[in-house]
Amino acid sequence: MKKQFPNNFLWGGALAANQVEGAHQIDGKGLSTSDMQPHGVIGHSIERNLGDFHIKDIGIDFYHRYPEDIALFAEMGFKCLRTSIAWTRIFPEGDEEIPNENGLAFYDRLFDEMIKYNIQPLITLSHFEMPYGLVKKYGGWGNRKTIAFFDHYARTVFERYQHKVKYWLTFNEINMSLFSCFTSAGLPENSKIQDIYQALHYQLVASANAVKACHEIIPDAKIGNMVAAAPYYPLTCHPDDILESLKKNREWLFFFDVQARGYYPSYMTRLFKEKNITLDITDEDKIALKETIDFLSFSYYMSSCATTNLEIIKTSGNIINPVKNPYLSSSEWGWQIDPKGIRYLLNMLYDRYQKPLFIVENGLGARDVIQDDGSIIDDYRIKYLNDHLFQIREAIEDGVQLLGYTSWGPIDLVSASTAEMSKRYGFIYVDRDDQGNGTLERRRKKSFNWYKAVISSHGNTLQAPEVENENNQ
Ligand code: P53
Repeated sequence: MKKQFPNNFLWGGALAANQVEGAHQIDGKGLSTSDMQPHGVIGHSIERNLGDFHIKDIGIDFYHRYPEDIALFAEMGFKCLRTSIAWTRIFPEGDEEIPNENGLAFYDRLFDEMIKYNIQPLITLSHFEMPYGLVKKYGGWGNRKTIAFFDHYARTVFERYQHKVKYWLTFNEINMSLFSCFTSAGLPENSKIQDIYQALHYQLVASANAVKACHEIIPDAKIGNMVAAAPYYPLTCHPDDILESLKKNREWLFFFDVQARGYYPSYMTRLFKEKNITLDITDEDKIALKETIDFLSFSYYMSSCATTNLEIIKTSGNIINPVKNPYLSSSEWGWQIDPKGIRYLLNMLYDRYQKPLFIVENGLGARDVIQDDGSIIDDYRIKYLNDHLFQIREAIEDGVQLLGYTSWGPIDLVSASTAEMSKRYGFIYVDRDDQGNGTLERRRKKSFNWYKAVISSHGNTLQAPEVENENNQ
């Protein structure tokens, strides 16, 4: 029997406004937290000085070049394109009553362009940014008032785009604020864990309110959440490591638990007690949280290992991936490559929630080299994506209900953690370097035609992984 992706599977790619659009102060846009972090989102909450270089000020100039880019996505056969609305284009300071019409009009043009090619927009309300005005005046998500500002923003865009956008996400990688709390939550870096969970609670309430508003305003739409899902394996079969992996997985599963089930899981009571955390959770909040998401969506780049053995060498690869798995290789940025991990993850989530899933980010950040003839032979990227999609198809065969797959950065963009152009994910190359030099010209890589063939064949062109390299080491 032939294994296939469903005919209505939403194949595509994923972007974020702050990593592609540029035009950071055009047509009335206000400054966002992302505009304040010239060096990336991890550990850099510095306030920006006038005249500082910031690669995202121009990004890949998607604000002006989107028709060309969407035409290229259509050429690859995309059924879906994930991007985000920059909240600061709609409400520049965050607390205005009247939205900025120029910002609203931009997304009308953008969504119309997608719809022209039958590409479904999948739209994130807040992707690693919020109005800096709300941070200065109210302390960002540290303040309960931000729930109301977000609600006004969400309702404004649901009303405006109700006939164009039928797939929505609330907060991108909501759990990342546990590691880097300025970008999405607007909290000072090194905030106390109590303050971070409080801000996250307000976001969870705001997310549930947005789900409710979306259901009211666009009854035929589906709305999901977004979690950075990096499953933890126990490093050894020592019972301490097993328990540690349970604990580490609950750090991110917590966000699915609340958003998919509608209440705080009981294990958090002990965690909050041990960390001396007392949260402001009202009865109204508890009622609000009951509005649950229609599908679960997440990014998947890597798996991690959990251990209580402090002697284990730490790799400096990634803030959420410190312990090395001896069976896996890593990307140049230290992200452990684990295609089978996505099959495990999909099964684990479907077993736990029995709701449709949507993979809204997955991909390999790598340096690309332009050959003398102008071509870019990105076989490493093809292998990474092939091996992951192969395992995703296995998971569908296992019975998992999967709505779609949007690979991260189908066109090269500015990386989030390190604000680099040279960490590339795209099927389409963009001529721009880390210093901002380059023509911004677009160019198809080898993976462009590869992905096109995967989509048009419903995955039939995928190859079985040649060697199980992770078992050879
Ligand atoms: P970059 C860390 C770990 C996993 C995913 O990341 C992460 C991060 C934070 O960067 O973020 C997501 O660009 C995020 C995207 C981001 C993408 O992963 O650092 O949702 O905005 O670009 C890849 O290589």
